[in-house]
Amino acid sequence: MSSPVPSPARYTVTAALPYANGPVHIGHLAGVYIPADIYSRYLRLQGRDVAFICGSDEHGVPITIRADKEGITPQQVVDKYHAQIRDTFAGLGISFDIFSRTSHAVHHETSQQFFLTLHEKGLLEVRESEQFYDPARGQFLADRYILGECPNCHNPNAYGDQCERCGTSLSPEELINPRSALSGAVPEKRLTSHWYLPLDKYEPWLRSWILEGHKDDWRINVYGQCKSWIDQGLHPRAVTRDLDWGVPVPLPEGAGKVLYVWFDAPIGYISATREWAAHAGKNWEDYWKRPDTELIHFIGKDNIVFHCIIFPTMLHAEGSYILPKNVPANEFLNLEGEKISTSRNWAVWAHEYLEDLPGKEDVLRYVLCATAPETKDNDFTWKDFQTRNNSELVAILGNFVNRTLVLTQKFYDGRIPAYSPAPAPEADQALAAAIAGAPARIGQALEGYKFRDALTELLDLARLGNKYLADAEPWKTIKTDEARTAQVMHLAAQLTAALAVLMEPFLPFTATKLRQMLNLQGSFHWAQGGAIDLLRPGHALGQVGLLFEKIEDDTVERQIAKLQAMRTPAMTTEPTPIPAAAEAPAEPSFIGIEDFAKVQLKVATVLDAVPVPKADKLLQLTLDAGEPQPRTVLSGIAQHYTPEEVKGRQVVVVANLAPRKMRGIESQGMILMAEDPATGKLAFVSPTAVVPGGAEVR
Ligand code: B3M
Ligand code: ZN
Repeated sequence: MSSPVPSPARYTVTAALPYANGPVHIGHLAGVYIPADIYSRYLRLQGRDVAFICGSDEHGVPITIRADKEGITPQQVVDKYHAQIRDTFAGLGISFDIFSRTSHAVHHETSQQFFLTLHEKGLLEVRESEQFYDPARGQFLADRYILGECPNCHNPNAYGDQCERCGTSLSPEELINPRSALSGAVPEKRLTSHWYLPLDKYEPWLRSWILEGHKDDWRINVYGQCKSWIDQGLHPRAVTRDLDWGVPVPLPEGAGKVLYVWFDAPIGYISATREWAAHAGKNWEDYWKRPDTELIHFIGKDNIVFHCIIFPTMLHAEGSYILPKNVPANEFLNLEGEKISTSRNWAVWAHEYLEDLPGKEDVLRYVLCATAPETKDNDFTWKDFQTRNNSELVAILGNFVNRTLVLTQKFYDGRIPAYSPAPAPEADQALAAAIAGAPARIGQALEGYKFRDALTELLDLARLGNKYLADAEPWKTIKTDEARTAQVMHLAAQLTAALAVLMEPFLPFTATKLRQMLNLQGSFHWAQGGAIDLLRPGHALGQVGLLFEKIEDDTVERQIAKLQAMRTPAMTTEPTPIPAAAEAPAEPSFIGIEDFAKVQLKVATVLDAVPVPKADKLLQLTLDAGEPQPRTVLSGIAQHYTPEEVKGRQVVVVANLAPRKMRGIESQGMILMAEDPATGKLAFVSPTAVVPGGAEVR
């Protein structure tokens, strides 16, 4: 006997807390905030009980670094960016129930209580370790606060976590002649103790909860990252830091220490829910502790481990919380073929968009949803932005609505004609059926977190409307067949009303505008988007205008020019000369240029990637290397990347390596990978701009 699956009584939808250390850009919007908003709006339209939670992440080293850069205090940094980010989200119609801050007292209290509960249950381990300490300042130094010479490219100003010149990730121990960024003093190692969450002890539980329990419902990219983390072995993670900016450790022996930002930030979702509930007259615990609540985290792919492994382990260990039902993480959005980069100012900043293109909030929402990097990294270009506006929003959606409403004004003085007499012709039945089924079709895509598909369904409905009008030609039949014309115009008008309901999650500003044009009062349930009777015969339209405007070339050209003008040049890549005598390796280990010239390196685009049966390390890649036939290459990266993560990437292939057969498959070349010596993780070596497959690497 099967019992019906009860639908959840309520939803807690969270969107990653942006660091209050800078503005948000289109990558953040496409990856997190727009899908989360569409989802929450959709649930609300269905009459579901939703808490849509966000706030700014105001702790951690990113904040203090920004403060140093701008010459202001951390508090000034978070005040400034919290307000800016909050206003930007509001300007884009992101409908959080609360946008809180992790500096609020309720958050300090909530995260300290959480820590204490784990501590009192004996679930945290205390460990001693050596850490760099600035004797002049009398404080421990975060990795970012240690400077020194890069062991790789000899940049004299590499950071303790990364060299920004050659991109190598480093640990402070690797720096040559390390010094404190705060005082310039030579840092010394001192013993310090911290509290650790023993993730290793939760490995069996994580395996069964994620690897068995969410194999089918989590996205493959999310599942794959979790699997590779777990398979590589989990280790205890420090949940405290020697810093003075953050939530103080609530124990006497923790004086001078704070909670690690990735410990307190996700608890920020809980704190923000408490804050919201207190104002909204709700019980916050319903949203976090009742099993009939569905918890969904919207994040970018760089946050997967924190939301899928660490935070759930914290919640599970604490014992009284529910776990996320799903974590629909997106991949990254690129911009004009290059990675978005804050430090190089290669980004479209959301607050600038709102200033530069006022009234076009929904255009950005539309384009970012239509190109959302749901399964692989994707590219935003201003040209595509223009095309999608002009040939989709204007030419399909706007055009259908406009034609219908203008004709209704012209023929019927702006009143909806009655549909008579029945029976309906076949075209009408087909259109009515498409409308009636739309809420379920779009809803199903949304509930599977397939936002692009959902948007396509919405637009297809307008396409159908255009086709219906084009076939029926009411502008002709008005002279010959009044009854048929009235039917057509009645049904077309019902479709505009359905669109007004169904577009709301995606295009909330336009939905409001359209409802005003249609003179539709009150609020609607999602299902009414398929009702076909929202407009009664005789109903008078409001004032009719255009839903969308064409975007001209000069508008996008200005944006492209602005991008180029504002970009900060990448750091110089000239290597520092290596002092001849002391460090140059002995002569025989050099190769001549003619040796290097024997190696043929080419850029290739991964067309397809599939696992190799019975070889758990290998992926079989199909590459476009600019040759008449695609190349097949076997690569030992299966434990680092899922096929989805590899597809569409550009890689560098050794093209003239002798072919070799493995597992019965001939591998025609080798992919270059960089290995992180600390973690053993492999990273692709790729061009920083898209180049045609087959481009030579020299
Ligand atoms: N602030 C990192 C980020 O913006 C971090 C997210 C916190 S979510 C709890 O990528
Ligand atoms: Zn370097």
